[in-house]
Amino acid sequence: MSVSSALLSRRVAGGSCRLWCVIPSPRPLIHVRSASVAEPGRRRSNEEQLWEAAGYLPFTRARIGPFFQENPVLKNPFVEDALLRGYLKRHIPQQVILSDLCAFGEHVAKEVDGWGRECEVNPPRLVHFDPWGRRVDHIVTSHAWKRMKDLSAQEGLVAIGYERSFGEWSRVYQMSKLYLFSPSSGLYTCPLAMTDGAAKVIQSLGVSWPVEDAYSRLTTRHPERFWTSGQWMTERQGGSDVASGTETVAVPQTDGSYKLHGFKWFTSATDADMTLTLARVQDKTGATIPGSKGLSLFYAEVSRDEDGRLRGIEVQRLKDKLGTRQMPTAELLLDGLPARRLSEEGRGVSSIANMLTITRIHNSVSAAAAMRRVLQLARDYATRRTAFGKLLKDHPLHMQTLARMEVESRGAFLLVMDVCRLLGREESGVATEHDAHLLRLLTPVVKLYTGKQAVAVVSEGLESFGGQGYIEDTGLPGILRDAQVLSIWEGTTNVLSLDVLRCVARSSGMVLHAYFSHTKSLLAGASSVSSLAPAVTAVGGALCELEEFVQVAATRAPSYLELAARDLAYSLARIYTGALLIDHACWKGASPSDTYAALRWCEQDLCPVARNQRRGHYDSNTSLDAALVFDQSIQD
Ligand code: UCC
Repeated sequence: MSVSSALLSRRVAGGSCRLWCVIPSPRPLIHVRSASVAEPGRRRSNEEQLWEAAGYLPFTRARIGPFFQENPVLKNPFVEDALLRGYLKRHIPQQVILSDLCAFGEHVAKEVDGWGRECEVNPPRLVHFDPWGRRVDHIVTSHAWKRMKDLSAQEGLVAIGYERSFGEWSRVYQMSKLYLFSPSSGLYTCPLAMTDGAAKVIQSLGVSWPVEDAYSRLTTRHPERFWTSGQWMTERQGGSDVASGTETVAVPQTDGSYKLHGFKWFTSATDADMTLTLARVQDKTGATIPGSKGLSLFYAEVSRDEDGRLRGIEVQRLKDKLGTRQMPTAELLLDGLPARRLSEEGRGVSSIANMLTITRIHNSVSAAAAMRRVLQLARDYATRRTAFGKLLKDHPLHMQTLARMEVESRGAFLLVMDVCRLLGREESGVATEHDAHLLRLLTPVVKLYTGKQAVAVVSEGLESFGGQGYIEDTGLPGILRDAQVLSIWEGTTNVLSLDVLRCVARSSGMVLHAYFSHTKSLLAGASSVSSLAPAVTAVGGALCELEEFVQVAATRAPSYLELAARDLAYSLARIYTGALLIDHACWKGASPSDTYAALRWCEQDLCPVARNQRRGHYDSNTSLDAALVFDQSIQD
């Protein structure tokens, strides 16, 4: 028998031809080019062609064998999210909202997610000059990116927050929609965050000339009128210390307007139609006031002159970023940008603070959404991928890992939605003073905590796909790259931890008073639920520890609190989230999984600030910390 006949009879004896039949695969998460049919330049022998026709050469036709792993499939993110549906059913059970979110979720899964991929695959580029050498500074964006703008208007992704058709719950509705949209949006949620923030700032300062039209455009549902806004705050000296880093000057004009001259180092979604930005008003001698007190808030439109040149702006270059590549982020020279002052002179930072509040909440929504998305894909994959003889979903250790991610994701969702609830109450005029304090305290807390969670959960999520989680065109690594920015922009973890201290000090502790009393009231509702007892005990105990910490810290020097700031913020987040999970598990429509999630969340160290206080971490460690960081000594 020839070698080929022997091979042939082995295959036939094995009877495994059916292994090579093509299994129709569900819609891929991304589109992968199919393997080439034949190696170029090589003709098949007659014998090979014969075998191939009989289907006996699995490694010949495709050259890579017959098995293809099924890809994870994105299903309707609304239908797939039990907690989101439960939360809405509990708080805003209006059918019109549920139907809208369900239909939008379907659209996201079926179509919008593909546009999001296109935004990633066709990132924006900057065209500096036209073919004849004229400076044009065109930021060319993909068709998909433009579709996202129209979709955002049509779906009311900013408008819902301002129409307030659902009173104090309007923000929860809007943010739920953004939560479904965010991971498929190709980062369009970034311009939407700033657009929302700009509308909020304008509203808080008064919707009147010269920003009446702008406000109506930012909040419209008509795509042809819809505008997005930038938020140009960051200059070359850095993005955190805005007060000393802002060099841009505003030169008064005789008509009451200003011309801005400066260099903005990091302007996101630079294709915006308008912007809010900070600058220092020059007096007649050209002098400016340094620091925060010299900063004013300005409104500027991004427009072109008759020659097609940007008015008063030159785009220096687009940023080369780790992630968020879908979105144009640029360095801009402001060279006489026409602008109007919106705030009183010297009230720039406090006037733009409303924008920071909104963008920080959007950031938190995106963080919770990223966690949810990676989990949805991971759990779908667990029903498709077989390893060591069974599906991943049947490996208890794999399920334990996903369940831990699920607990983080649920906690993040409830914390984010609670802040949205508070925002909605404030904006619809029903907030108590207590609510307003809570909103001020929890805004930096939710932003900093969910930003960190998102990176950890998404990273773990990638691992659950094995090596495929590391492969770029699966679309999975992009989720991690995009998550990494969430703890950086709009205030880093440490800057926001210091913001927590700032609001405690400025409110003379009232924000903490609101925090303690609200958390206790959440726990009180669960006192008779025996299945939740360990969680209630844990949160109650942590709350006592936190109160003790606050009492001790109040007697110490500011440097003590500064060292404790990050741990304090984490403790505030964990304890409050624990209380929210407990509260949600007490709701009559709650499931056993809600109880389980609450119990699991509360098993962690809920009050790290108390733990580290006992260890003396905030006493006088600064020199030891620095010695450790800069250690170069080697013992003989
Ligand atoms: O622009 C960027 C990228 C854009 C991308 C947007 C995407 C959004 C999310 C997308 C989701 C997918 S990144 C750059 C963003 N920049 C920052 O976040 C700045 C970070 N730095 C800070 O937050 C600092 O803490 C500063 C700048 C606020 C500190 O400034 P000052 O001047 O040193 O602060 P002061 O003196 O403490 O406060 C000045 C005033 C005070 O009010 P008055 O004068 O009435 O007493 C403060 O109470 O501002 C008030 N204030 C606040 N009010 C300060 N911070 C706040 C706050 N957080 N909330 C309310």
